[in-house]
Amino acid sequence: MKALLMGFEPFGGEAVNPSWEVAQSLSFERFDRIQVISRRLPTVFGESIDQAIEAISTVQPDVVIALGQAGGRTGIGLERVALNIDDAAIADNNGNQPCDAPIMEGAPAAYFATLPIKVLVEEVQKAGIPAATSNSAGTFVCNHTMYGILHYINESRLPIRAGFIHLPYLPEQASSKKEAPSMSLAEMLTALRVVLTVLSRSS
Ligand code: PCA
Repeated sequence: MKALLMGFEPFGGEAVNPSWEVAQSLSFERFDRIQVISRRLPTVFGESIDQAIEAISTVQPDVVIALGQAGGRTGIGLERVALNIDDAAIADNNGNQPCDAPIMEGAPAAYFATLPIKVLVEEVQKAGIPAATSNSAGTFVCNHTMYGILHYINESRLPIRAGFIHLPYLPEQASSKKEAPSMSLAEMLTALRVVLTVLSRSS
C-alpha cells in the first residue's frame, strides 16, 4: 500500500508542528509492506489545497492522510467531516484571514472522510493511546485542506481513501502553556503506524 502522509508547517507562533514531525519520521520507515511518502504543506489557505492536489497526482497513492496540529486536544482525533467554509480566528502564514467564506462556490456543503474512522479509533485505543472521532476539523486551514482533498478525489473519481487526523501539542509546545495537554512524538508515531497497518489490511 502506498500512503501519502501530509503534515503542515508551524503556524501561530509555534516553532514546530507535530503533524510534520510525524509525517516526516514515518517516511523513513518501512513496515507491513507500507510505503509512506511525506509532504509538508504550507499553513496557507488555497496554497495548501494546490500543493496537496499536486502531491496526490504525482504520488498516486492508495491512501491519503493529512495530519494537523489541534492544540488543546487530549488525543488523536479522527476527523469525520470537512465543511465547505473558511472562517479563521487567526491569520494563516500569508496573512489571510477569511471570514464566513465558502471554500468552493457551488460545491457540496460537506464531505465525509472515506476512512473507517470508528475502527481506526478503536485500534489506536487498543494500542493504549487516547483517540476519538471528531465531528469538526474546525474552520481554519486543516478543514480547508481536508475539504479540498476530498472534493478533488470525488470530482476526479479516484480510487483513493482519504481522511484527516488532528494531533495534540508535543510536550515541548505544551511546556510553556498553562495546563495544555500534550502527547509524545513516540505515541503519535505508534498511533499512525496502527492506522496505516489497519488500512493496509483492509485495502
Ligand atoms: N493545524 C491548523 C492548520 C495547520 C495545522 O497543523 C488547523 O487545525 O486548521
